Amino acid sequence: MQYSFICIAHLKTKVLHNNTEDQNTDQVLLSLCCFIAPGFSDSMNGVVKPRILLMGLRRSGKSSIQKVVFHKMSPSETLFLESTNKICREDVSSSSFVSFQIWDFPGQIDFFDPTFDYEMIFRGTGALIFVIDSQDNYVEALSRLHLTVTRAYKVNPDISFEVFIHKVDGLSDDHKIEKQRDIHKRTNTDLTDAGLEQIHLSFYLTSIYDHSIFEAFSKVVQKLIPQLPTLENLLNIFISNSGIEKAFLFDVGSKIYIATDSSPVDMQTYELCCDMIDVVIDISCIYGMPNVEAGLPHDKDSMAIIHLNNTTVIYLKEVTKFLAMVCFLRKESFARKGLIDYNFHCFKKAIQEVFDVRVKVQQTRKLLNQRRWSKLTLTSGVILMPHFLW
Ligand SMILES: Nc1nc2c(ncn2[C@@H]2O[C@H](COP(=O)(O)OP(=O)(O)O)[C@@H](O)[C@H]2O)c(=O)[nH]1
Ligand SMILES: [Mg+2]
Repeated sequence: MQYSFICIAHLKTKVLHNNTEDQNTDQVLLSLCCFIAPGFSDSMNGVVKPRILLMGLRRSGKSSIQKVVFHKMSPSETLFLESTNKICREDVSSSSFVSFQIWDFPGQIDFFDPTFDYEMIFRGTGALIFVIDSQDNYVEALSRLHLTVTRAYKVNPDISFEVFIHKVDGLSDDHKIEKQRDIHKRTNTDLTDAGLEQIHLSFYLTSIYDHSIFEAFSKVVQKLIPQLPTLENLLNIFISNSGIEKAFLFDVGSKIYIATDSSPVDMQTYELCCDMIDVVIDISCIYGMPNVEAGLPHDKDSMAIIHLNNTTVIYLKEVTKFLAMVCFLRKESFARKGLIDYNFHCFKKAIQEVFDVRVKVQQTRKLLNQRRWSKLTLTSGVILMPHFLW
């Protein structure tokens, strides 16, 4: 598919706002906030959000990634970021639909420092992103990666290990592939030599100067969503019954896509989705209602339609105020918009059912934990730290 944003011949963007509360949709929102896999439990409060750790050598680009993806910082502003000298934790759930914690680490973490409790940190980790500066000599980074991965794996073998070969904007396509192959080979050889060939690392070529960083982050986050196959299935059913070619579910705030149907994703389509979200947010900021809830310029009723001059239509519809569906379809199929909207309504209901189950399971677990907790404190007369299993 050859798209380019310049080729938009006819831009018909309609952003609707409605401040009336819809109980059903809010329920969906509540359940969607529990999308991400449970991390681990703390003693009293039940589930703690799963962690995504950003690690790597100094100046590899960790803080820039976090600022660009979650704070809408422009890439050039990252030039002025100060170096991080302590672990920075950030809760992503408050500002967006995706719910997890990001921990940005300072460059050099000393695993032998007694004040650094790495076992506790790795135990609650869902994904470990190791950032390598591809424009620099990466020999030291690779030995650090090996040390980090082997330590983390021993504490928690369920962590997904993600390697961002970062700052690839300065490299030619051939050079990028060559670097990825070389890094892949060296890390796997190191792991095999250590007898840990069962550790699986995923590699991504990333840069904050294009959409590659959002795409890579999307894939990392998707691995932490246990309902991903169900979501994919629902999207497959939705597109095949509506004459749609491709559909994405986006977290609007971060432009991370939570799920898509099972047809392959091409970078240009993904970039168009991101541009469309930017258009909707920008237009909403200019013309949206001033008294919007949660400080967002768009809401659950926002929608937008863009006609490209190659007979493709991009249709964006908000599922909740944080989550939007972006669909690609032919002009002929868009003639049956009524059918698409009806199917979308069914899709929304199905998602709600999936997450209602999850919320119920979580509530039952929380209740059981509370009972266990009160039993423990009653029988011993002193406060013990219960060890909950999830
Ligand atoms: N060319 C390029 N520079 C980047 C990229 N990401 C980050 N940087 C630059 O790398 C430098 C170090 O970034 P910083 O986020 O502070 O690194 P950290 O120490 O790992 O947190 C900054 O000057 C950023 O502008 C990228 O994708 N491409
Ligand atoms: Mg930093």
